[in-house]
Amino acid sequence: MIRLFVALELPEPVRDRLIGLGGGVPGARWTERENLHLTVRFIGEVENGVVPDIDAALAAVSAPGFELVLDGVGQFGSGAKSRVLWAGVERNDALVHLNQKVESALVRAGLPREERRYSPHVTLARLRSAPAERVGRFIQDRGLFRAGPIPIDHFTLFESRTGNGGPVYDPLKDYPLG
Ligand code: 2AM
Repeated sequence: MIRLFVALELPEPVRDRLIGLGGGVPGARWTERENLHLTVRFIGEVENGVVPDIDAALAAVSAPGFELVLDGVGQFGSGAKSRVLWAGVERNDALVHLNQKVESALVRAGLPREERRYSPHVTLARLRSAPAERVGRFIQDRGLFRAGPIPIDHFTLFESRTGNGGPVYDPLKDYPLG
């Protein structure tokens, strides 16, 4: 089995800025610089034999390139375990269009449909036991964060592995947009 997701890579200077946002929240586990990305579509565990079908489906996706603007920070969830601190994405119809193209290509390739609504974000940290008050202050202090416009000319199929020090995301293949 192999664990996959489709995502946009972020340029080094943007990742630097996202890393620069970090700190000040006790109990937060920050995303490693090389792991910062914007998921287009989570795939999950599939049989290795299905990967060529997924590759063919993604290679057949035709969608225009676009520009991305990161905008603000926020959090998902309120339970102690599931909380995620993220950087948001300014409303972007081309990104939603790409998500829909990838979704229908993967469903045609035989994968189950994604039932959850697409909610574009860059995960900055997993919060675990972080005190709500400190998280709230972090979000307030960085509310004006913006990065971009970031030109996006491809999307990427990633493998997610569990390393000793946390997840490792390996880019397997790029697919051009435009
Ligand atoms: P997250 O950072 O908000 O958890 C690799 O795991 C990527 O796929 C992450 O960006 C993750 O988003 C996203 N993803 C979406 N749905 C997921 C799921 N059910 N399990 C794990 N990751 C998921």
